[in-house]
Amino acid sequence: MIANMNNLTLYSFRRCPFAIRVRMVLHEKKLPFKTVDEDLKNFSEGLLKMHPEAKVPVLIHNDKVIYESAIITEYLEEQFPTPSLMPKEPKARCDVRLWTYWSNQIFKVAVDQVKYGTSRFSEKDCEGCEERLKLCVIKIEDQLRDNDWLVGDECSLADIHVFPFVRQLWKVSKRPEFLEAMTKTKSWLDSMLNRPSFVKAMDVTKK
Ligand SMILES: N[C@@H](CCC(=O)N[C@@H](CS)C(=O)NCC(=O)O)C(=O)O
Repeated sequence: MIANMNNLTLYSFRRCPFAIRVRMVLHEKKLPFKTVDEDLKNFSEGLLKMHPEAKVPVLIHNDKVIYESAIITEYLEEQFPTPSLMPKEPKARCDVRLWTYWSNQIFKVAVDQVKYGTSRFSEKDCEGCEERLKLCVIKIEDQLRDNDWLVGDECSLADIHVFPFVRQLWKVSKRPEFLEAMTKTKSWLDSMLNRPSFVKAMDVTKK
């Protein structure tokens, strides 16, 4: 019997936007993997040993431990380049990384401030957060005005990295009214929600 050279195990949490990124990439690349579902309030000993900040996702590929969702997804892209989720051209690759950086540092924070308000953030941090969030969605809307995807002609890591936060935003209980006008973003969101990789990524026991 030929040994399985690609033993992949993902420490995950179903609703975690960062873990969703990684599960989508694994499914886009049709890579079989084992999932360890973590309890965010009571991480397993295994996870605590592997992640210095105790967070999901963590991926183990054979004997390599990798954490930080965007590092995991780029690792998967390099190890398993087909189908490709990164453009070839350096400027476009740079754009993918800039969307990733922006979604981690700016967009996610704006979504969380509107979603959780003063239950998680100070009054000062929350001041003007809806306006900041609106500017973020306008950035996405502008990009999608003449393009189907955030970078290039195909779905890339940029879309997969940004999408889980857009999904969260559309699920916010008091959804900001300005979203009604963001029709391009909504169509893109719908196409991401219908992507087989996302459907499969969520097709695990609901928690
Ligand atoms: N920057 C990390 C963020 C991961 C993250 O914040 N995961 C959350 C769940 S969505 C977590 O594990 N939180 C546990 C904690 O902070 O105690 C990544 O991209 O992987």
